[in-house]
Order: sequence, then structure tokens, then C-alpha cells
Amino acid sequence: IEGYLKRKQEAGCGGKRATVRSWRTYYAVLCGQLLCFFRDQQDFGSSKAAAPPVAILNARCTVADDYTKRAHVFRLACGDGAEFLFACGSARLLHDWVAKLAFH
Ligand code: I3P
Repeated sequence: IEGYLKRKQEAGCGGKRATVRSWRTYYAVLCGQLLCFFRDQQDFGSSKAAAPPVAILNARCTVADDYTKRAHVFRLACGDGAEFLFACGSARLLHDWVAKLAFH
């Protein structure tokens, strides 16, 4: 699965509150057990990452019902304590991403 997602980092490794907390748009691509981030589809084509990849092995992915500032948001809680919110463009995309990330 791949596509544009807005991402906000809530916590870093060890659950430490993230210092950079703004929403950023990435072209996200699930490559095996890694969620990879590119500026756009063209950068994905030339393997030019825009942010470090996130390991989804041992991660928990759930719909973020508690986050009400944006629609269609899911949460990814990683094995190392890092946590991200991702906003999708539609309910259908939210469902697709959560299905892929939760049951990889
Ligand atoms: C952050 C930005 C985020 C906001 C976050 C701010 O500021 O406004 O959108 O999260 O709030 O810290 P900046 O762009 O200056 O980094 P929300 O959209 O979820 O409110 P937070 O620190 O309460 O998470």
C-alpha cells in the first residue's frame, strides 16, 4: 500500500514526547516491515527518502478515535515506544491503511 498521508510524531524512541510536533505530508510506502516516507511519488521512484523509515514489526495500529482535530486518523505505536498519528484522505483509505498495518 502507498499514498499520501499527513503525519504527526507524538513520541520518539522510549516514548519521549516528540519535539517536532507539526503535521507533515509524505508519500508513504509500506515496504515489507518498513513504512517509508518520501516527499512525493517521484522521489519514491528515485529512492530519495524524506524521513527515516518506521519499523512496523511489533507495532500496534489502531483508528485514533480519541484524536478529534482531524478526520480519518490512525495511530501507529511502535515497538520502540515511538508513536505517530497519520491522517488519511478518506474513510476508505483509513480502513485500507489500518488493515495493512495492523495485520501485516
Ligand atoms: C505544533 C502544531 C501541531 C499541533 C502541536 C503543536 O506546533 O501546531 O499541529 O498538534 O500541538 O505543537 P508547531 O507547528 O509549532 O510545531 P495538533 O494539530 O494535534 O494540535 P501539541 O504540541 O499539543 O501536539
